Amino acid sequence: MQKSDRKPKFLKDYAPPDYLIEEVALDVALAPKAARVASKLRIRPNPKVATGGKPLVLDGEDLTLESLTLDGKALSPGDYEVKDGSLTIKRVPARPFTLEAFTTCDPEANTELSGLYLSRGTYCTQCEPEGFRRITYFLDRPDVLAVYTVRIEAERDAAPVLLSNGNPVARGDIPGTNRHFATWHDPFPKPSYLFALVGGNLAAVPDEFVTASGRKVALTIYVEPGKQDRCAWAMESLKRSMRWDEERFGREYDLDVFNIVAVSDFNMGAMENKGLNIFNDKLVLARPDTASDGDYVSIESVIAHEYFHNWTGDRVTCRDWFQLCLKEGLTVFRDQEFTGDTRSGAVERIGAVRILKSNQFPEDAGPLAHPVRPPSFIEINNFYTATVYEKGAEVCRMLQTLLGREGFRKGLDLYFERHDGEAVTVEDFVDAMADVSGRDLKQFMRWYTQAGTPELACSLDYDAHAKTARLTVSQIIPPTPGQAKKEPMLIPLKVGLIGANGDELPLTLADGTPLVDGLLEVTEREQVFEFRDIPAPPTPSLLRNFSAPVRLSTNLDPGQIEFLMAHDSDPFNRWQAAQTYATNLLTDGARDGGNIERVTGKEAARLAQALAVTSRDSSLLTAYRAEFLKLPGEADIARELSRNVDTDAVHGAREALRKKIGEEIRETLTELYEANADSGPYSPDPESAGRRAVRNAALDLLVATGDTSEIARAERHYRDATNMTDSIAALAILSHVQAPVRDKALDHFYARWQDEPLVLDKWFAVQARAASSSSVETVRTLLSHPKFSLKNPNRVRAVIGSFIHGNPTAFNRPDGAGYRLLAEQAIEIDGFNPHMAARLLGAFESWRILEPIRQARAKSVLQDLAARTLSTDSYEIVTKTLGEG
Ligand code: 0A1
Ligand code: ZN
Repeated sequence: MQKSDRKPKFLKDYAPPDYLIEEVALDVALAPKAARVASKLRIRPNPKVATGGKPLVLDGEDLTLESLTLDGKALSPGDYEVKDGSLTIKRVPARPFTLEAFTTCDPEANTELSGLYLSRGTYCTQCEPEGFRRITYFLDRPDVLAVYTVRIEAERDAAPVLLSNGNPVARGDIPGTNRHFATWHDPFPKPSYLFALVGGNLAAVPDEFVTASGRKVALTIYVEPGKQDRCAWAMESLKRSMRWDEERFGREYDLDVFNIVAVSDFNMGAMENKGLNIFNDKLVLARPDTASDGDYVSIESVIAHEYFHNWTGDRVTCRDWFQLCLKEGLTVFRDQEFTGDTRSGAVERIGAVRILKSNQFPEDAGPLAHPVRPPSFIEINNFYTATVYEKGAEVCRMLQTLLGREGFRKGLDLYFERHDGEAVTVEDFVDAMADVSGRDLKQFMRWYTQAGTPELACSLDYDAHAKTARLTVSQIIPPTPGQAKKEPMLIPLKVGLIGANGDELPLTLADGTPLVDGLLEVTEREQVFEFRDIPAPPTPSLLRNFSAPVRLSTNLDPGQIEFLMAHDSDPFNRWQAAQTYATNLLTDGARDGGNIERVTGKEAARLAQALAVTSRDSSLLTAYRAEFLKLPGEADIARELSRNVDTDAVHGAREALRKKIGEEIRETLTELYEANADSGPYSPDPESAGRRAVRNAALDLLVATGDTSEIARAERHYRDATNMTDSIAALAILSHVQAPVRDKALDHFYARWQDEPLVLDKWFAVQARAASSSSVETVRTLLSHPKFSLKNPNRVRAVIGSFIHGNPTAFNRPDGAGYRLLAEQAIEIDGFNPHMAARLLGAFESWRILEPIRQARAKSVLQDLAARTLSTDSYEIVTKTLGEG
């Protein structure tokens, strides 16, 4: 299974392909052990390259070649060479020709879940980034775009549903057999990574969408029979996404059909194959009793994300995998905007920044740091990262902030106009933005090429005599692997100045120009911005709406932060002020082994009171108020400490603050709990979900007091729950409690949901996340549970993923037991699914910020891993994490 070699590939070495493939006809006969693939490729020398007699080298992996013909003539073994990973045809004509290959592959043995594989009896494919070569020999690179016609045949009973990309053109029985076929044609040229095929016994949930120009599109979601009643939300989300992309970006859907298939075994969330999106069923299936509000939100945003790829990724695709952010960053940005427009902009922004800070900031600060557009990689599978996705989205957002919504829209229109049907680069995207705005975006390009989170230090000085306020801003971009020195970035910095009574002060620069929207552009290492006509000392609100992905430090005192918590008119910054206040207490409380007094004293009480005021304020959206009741997580605190981290001290400080807040504002929390009870049937709408969020966050803090009456309340909450949101929230809360109710609730949940894999995943996850001195042992027990399987990625994420990312005290146990557990499991998974194993091993990325004992333990486990025979995927992660790659 060892595929590519371990040598890095470099962006600077990009060369266009020697040959182009313009038409593909595939004939696939599905069978579990030997699926037969007949491919007919129309190939021509690339006119832009001096091909002159060069051999044709096709990619191919784990294929059995049965026969090969060129322009109808059979090739003999001397005419070509099959190696692990490639098929070389030594001599091909210098004009267009047709190559026909007949190969087989083994879907049942495909445990990597890349290429053609079986998921609970359903044939499905995953071709991004390099899976198509596991189906047939091909130029498996994104800059080779072809028109595909695909005929699939299979046993009628085993696979009554046969799907591929594009529009259906024919189907029928094969007389005299128990087999049937379906033919699909996709008129839009696409790279091989967007190819997909599905065959199985699936139930169809149909619907229809009429596009802005009046074209009818048949929509279908395919799921395991019996699950049809869990598709309504995904379907509504799809239709909303289609409408939104028309209204906000003028993008219409282009085929006659749009199909979504949900499968149970999938390495990632979902995949945007043209006209045939394949989804992890976790991101499709929802019913009030089986899915939580969080699941509903994820489903809506991933359905939107994959749909939006139709334009940003499919119609305009990437020239090479170094440009991955071109489609991913932009599409994440688009799905975030969709969620913000459909729900609440502020709540969406808070969620997006939480994810950015918890997933991307540590990546950017650790050994795996890479620019949004990496200059090199060993295994592209390892670059589906938070940096490419989430920081990539922030980069698009900054462009929108700089150009304005309208300017950005124009830029995107120009990008589509210029590049529809092409495979392009980040430069092409930024050029379109530069051309519509007339701006020079050269300095902005550094966001794509420089890794590391810029540190932005801001301090405001007020001159009472001159009535001016001077904002001094400096930026430092820390060194990252391979990049010691950095150039200053162009940083959009949104600011406001707030007067003593909470009023927003008009901003006028020293030269008299008014500052529109409070948007400053920081371009130098150090810069001063002066505001005039400021009558009294103001409080600055900095980096409003998180206008750039930077770490901000300010000279604000606790009183000013408290003031912003109450008065900032920027909803993001108002929430951020509360987080900053809490984070400062928590980092002080966790520093150097822990200082519990810091989080149980007067300032903690002030924080609690401020949270009570905001969470009761009925002029604010309920979902927004709920965000205030969620304290920074343990990983957030560790990240802010940034060195000598003792994860037990972090846990201790956070628990103590939760208890303090629970005790301090118990009455308010009780009131919130009671006032926000659900009445009537479940509805996933933002207001109802917001009420449940406030209620569950209040319950969590009440139980943190340790009071038995509150634990009894949680038990009632579990018992009375009429939907999964409340049920799983109560179970999670009870899972941290050392009392018999904990096991009672867990047993009850298991008895009820043991045959529902997605719900059972929640049962596994809750236990893997519960912090206790015996968590590692608990996780070991879960790993040997009869319902556990290392082969199912969702179950692996539920147990191992939840443990390594959601239980930092246990994962970082000072004796190294957590690290050893991860290493053992990853080694086993690496033997059959390297992509999955490498992703799990990413959990070691922050080992260098730990205190010396834990560091030593982590290092020794990493060294042990490095000494083993690993897949290329895991090898890259382990060696880079150790700093020896
Ligand atoms: N393009 C998909 C993500 C994805 C990437 C790789 C996969 O398999 C290895 C699967 C999906 C997206 O952004 O949604
Ligand atoms: Zn994507």
